Amino acid sequence: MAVNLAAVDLGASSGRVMLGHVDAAARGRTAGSRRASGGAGRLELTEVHRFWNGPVRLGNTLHWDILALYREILVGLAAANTLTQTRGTTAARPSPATAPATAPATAPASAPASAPAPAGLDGLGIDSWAVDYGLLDSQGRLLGNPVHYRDGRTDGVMERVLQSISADELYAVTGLQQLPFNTIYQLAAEQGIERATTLLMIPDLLGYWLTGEVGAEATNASTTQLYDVRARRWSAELARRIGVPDGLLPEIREAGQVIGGLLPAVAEETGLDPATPVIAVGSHDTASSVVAVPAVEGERFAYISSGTWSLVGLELDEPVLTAEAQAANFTNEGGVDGRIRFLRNVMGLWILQECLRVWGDDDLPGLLRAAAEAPAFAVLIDPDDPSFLAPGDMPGRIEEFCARSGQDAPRSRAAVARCVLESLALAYRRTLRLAQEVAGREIEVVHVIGGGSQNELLCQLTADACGLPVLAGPVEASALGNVLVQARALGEPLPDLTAMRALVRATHKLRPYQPQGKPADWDAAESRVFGTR
Ligand code: ADP
Ligand code: LRH
Repeated sequence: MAVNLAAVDLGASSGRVMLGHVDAAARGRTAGSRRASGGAGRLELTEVHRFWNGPVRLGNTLHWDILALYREILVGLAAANTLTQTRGTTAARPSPATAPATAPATAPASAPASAPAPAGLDGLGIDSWAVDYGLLDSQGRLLGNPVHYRDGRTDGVMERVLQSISADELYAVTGLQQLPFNTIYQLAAEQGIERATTLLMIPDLLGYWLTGEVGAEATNASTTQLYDVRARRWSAELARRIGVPDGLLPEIREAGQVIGGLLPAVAEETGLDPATPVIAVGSHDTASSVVAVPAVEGERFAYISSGTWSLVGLELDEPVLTAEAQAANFTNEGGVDGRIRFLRNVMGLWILQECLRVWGDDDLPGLLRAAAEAPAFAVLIDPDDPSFLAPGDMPGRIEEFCARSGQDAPRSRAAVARCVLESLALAYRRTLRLAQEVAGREIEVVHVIGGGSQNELLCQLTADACGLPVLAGPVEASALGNVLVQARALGEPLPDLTAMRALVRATHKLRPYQPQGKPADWDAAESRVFGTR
């Protein structure tokens, strides 16, 4: 059997609809010298639609343009469906493990009455960035445009909330990294929450608009700081204490569950069969990307999910809720199949994205070539300094950081880029060392996945800084993780993460980097930025 699936993957810098073709049992090639278990199968991804995403300032508030995203998703789904029909690879719709909760019985108005249409998509799934949400009223109407996590409404809110709920208690229940934009702090800053009856995280909101079904997918719920990481359910106690109205948080659903069929209007607009199941995937993009880490069985790996953010950490079976983990500000986010994503948010390529935006320059490859030639270790910043969080004049903020830390500011764009990339590599090194210490795990290889895995200079600097081999790719890890979870739900023989990862490894070309240079240079750089810990 083979399945054709649409992955809707919304990153903070772009959204895309990808068409995935999965045939886990097909005979295929194996990649590289280390034969992946299983070693065969097909996993192909075609980008059918990509669109801009980012903050939109309205008055004093930064929003997401949620309706534009919804419209682009419909355009992408229609294109993915048409492409599937043109290729004509699907003979019959496979039946999902669980029947759709509500499969609308009506056919789309545009469907021909006589000859059956060529088979289209077998399913679709949505993942996006974490922590943000939409609020619905009792009629299911959206109350206001969702606010962007980089908005300033949460300034000082964390400190206020921590006066009534201690940081220790929050960590013991949720195991989450303290970030000022966690959902709990956004809700504490929310005006008029009493008018809301349902909170939906972004992928759940979009899923609701497609199916009419409400729910909260677990991996994304785990990023809210309102989710009990051990009990794997909402913490009613925390919700009550920050004034969340009863019933606001919908029932948890797990990745792999079928959410529902398409609403008639959606089927009509996209040309999809209304019975096409919308399947819950690891709806937090980072959870989906970690599914697609191309690790071989038994490998002691770390990952860096590298995009707007760099999510740097380990995959564990159980959360680590020790005082050391809390002091190191590690998060225990929920992964697919009950895994724990033990990681830290590092500010990531956002800093460079903002520099390019401010300079009005879109030649990233040219900038990276110039950065590779720029002098090493000239200027270093702490990328996690709070001054880099909000959109704005990033080159100016780097200059200010330099002034505060007694360094000369970088004098060229190439020098700025070199500074950002070396500083990120340094932050990765520090984070992975702490992760090993705190979780009591050793790392033998670092997998870099996501858009940033194409940045050869950053990958090499990461290998050098960490003193570990780096394996870069796949670029579209979130979309791959998204389609793999859907494929399993539809009966593809992908019993566990090991099998999914073997399929990624067997079907994607990865780029290896070995550590080079002098480790002492990185020791010196680390003490320049972080002191001698
Ligand atoms: P997100 O999902 O957060 O929107 P992506 O995973 O799409 O992020 O990664 C976006 C980042 O990938 C960009 O900020 C850029 O730094 C990097 N990137 C994209 N294309 C290239 C390229 N050709 N070479 C190097 N880096 C790239
Ligand atoms: C990456 C990401 C990350 C979250 C942040 C808000 O896209 O989902 O895992 O912390 O966005």
